Amino acid sequence: MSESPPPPPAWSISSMANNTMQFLRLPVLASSGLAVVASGLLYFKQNELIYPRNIPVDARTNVPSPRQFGIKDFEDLQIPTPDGQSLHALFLRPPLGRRQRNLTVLMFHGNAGNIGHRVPIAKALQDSLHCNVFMLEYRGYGLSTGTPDEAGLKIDAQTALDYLRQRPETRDTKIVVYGQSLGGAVAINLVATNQEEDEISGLILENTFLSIRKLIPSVFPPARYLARLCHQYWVSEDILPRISNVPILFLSGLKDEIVPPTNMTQLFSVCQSERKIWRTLPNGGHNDSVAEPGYFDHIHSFITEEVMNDEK
Ligand SMILES: *[C@@H]1O[C@H](CO)[C@@H](O)[C@H](O)[C@H]1NC(C)=O
Ligand SMILES: *[C@@H]1O[C@H](CO)[C@@H](O)[C@H](O)[C@H]1NC(C)=O
Ligand SMILES: CC(=O)N[C@H]1CO[C@H](CO)[C@@H](O)[C@@H]1O
Repeated sequence: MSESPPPPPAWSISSMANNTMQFLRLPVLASSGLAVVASGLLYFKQNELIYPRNIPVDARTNVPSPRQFGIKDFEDLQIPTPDGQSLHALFLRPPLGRRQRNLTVLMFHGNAGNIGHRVPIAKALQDSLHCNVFMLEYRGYGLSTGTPDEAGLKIDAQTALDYLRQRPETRDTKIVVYGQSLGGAVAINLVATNQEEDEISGLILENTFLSIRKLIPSVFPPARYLARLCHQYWVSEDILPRISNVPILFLSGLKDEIVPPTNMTQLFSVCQSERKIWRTLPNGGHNDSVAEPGYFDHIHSFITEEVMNDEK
């Protein structure tokens, strides 16, 4: 019953984690001579800081294929949004020969890299849960068109959910939304706006923040006084409490050096869901919690006990 999932291959996790170094680049920039210029330009340039989609440098052209990770049954998709963008996405089916769960996990990635860098995570989810995984690449990332911003990413998330709701293979499955870091903010917003009629059966949040505005002063010190100019809000602390009837798993890396784990505890405490589960990764940093022992066990237990609990 409670088989423990095999950990994803270490090499792929570490290359993934390296590519997910996102916010870590900011203090480096801040301590260089560029800091003053950069903070002056913050208002205009904040999208480059908040959505570093060119890290690593080839992230807009080189999206690793699931095939490189031994996944054979998948579709590489381009999905149109109502406002004219085309989003790259991957739909992964669970390996044949295993009992397929009535479950699709919708993955929202962190703010650097692209979905290809997260395929090892999707694979670990499939190995553990025998589910479909749908990986969305936000506008402006990887092979998606457009430029990222808050309004756009919200449209992208809704587009992905609507797609899963009309695709014959997934429309009758349970959908669990899973977001890491920035993806957590995207996930919270999507679930809060789609919680009627049992649209969504679960939400998994990893190392996400209270709001972008609260993040800026510590992650980008010279911009401390400019946080008010921040036009990307992602106010998860205000939106999360609107979710009442969806079970939520909080995965908090206690060694997170980018988003202090107290952001996660605070989110947990404002959360109004009747079913909220708190799990920590004692040695998990911002970029590597996913590789910590227990990570996929926590997800497996959550799915079994809170999401699939009506299944015989
Ligand atoms: C799968 O889950 C959905 C949503 O909860 C439910 O409506 C459907 O009946 C389930 N299907 C099976 C085969 O259990
Ligand atoms: C949340 O994280 C931000 C940015 O890292 C930090 O400045 C703030 O103090 C944190 N808030 C809490 C309640 O942990
Ligand atoms: C694998 C990897 O890139 N890990 C990095 C995560 O972030 C810390 C900094 O807090 C680095 O020391 C690790 O190398």
